[in-house]
Amino acid sequence: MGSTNAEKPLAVLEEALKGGITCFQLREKGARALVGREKKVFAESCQRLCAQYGVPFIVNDDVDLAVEIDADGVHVGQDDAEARFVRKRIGAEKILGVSVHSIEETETALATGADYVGMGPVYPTISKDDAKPVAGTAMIEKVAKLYPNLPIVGIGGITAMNAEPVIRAGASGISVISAIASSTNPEMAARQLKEAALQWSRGRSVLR
Ligand code: TZP
Ligand code: MG
Repeated sequence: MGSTNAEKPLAVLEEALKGGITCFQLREKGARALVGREKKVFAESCQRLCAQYGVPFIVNDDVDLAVEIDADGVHVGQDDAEARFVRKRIGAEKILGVSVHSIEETETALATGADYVGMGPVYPTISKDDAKPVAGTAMIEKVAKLYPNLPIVGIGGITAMNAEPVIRAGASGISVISAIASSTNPEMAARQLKEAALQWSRGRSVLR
């Protein structure tokens, strides 16, 4: 029997990179999540791989680790470290992403120096225990209209088959866990997701 994707995360990441992902976020969460030195070693392996493919490496919700290993950026949710403190800590040159669910949260994220916002869950997801209620694409549309230059990344249950409304609503990109990490062919899955995002952007700038 072959090993599962969960047993070979670096191989899955490399396949995703070959398939054309344009950004990678390390989100080490859950009961069996690595911590301490093991997490750092794993993070550095991911970082090296991303660097080989020229793809930004972002750390979710662990500013200390991001600073320690000189990651390209940090992503924080509303319950994590406050974005303005994170910006101070990582400096102006690094990428700062913030999860938002409303206009107010978007305004605050922008005022505190966010480079992009993550919005979701667009569709039902089984990948985040404490996910907020399913939001669809309505808020993405509102935020995209108000802030046409703000990169918005949709998240939550997104696949190549249901990416269209997310991009049409104004998202610049889609971010996924299962669609790639649970695929029997992560490289092809990544390629199909990218093609979907580019197809539905119709010439609008999306995250390449
Ligand atoms: N934030 C909102 S939904 C989600 C996160 C981190 C999980 C997305 O995972 P999947 O498997 O692509 O639904
Ligand atoms: Mg978080």
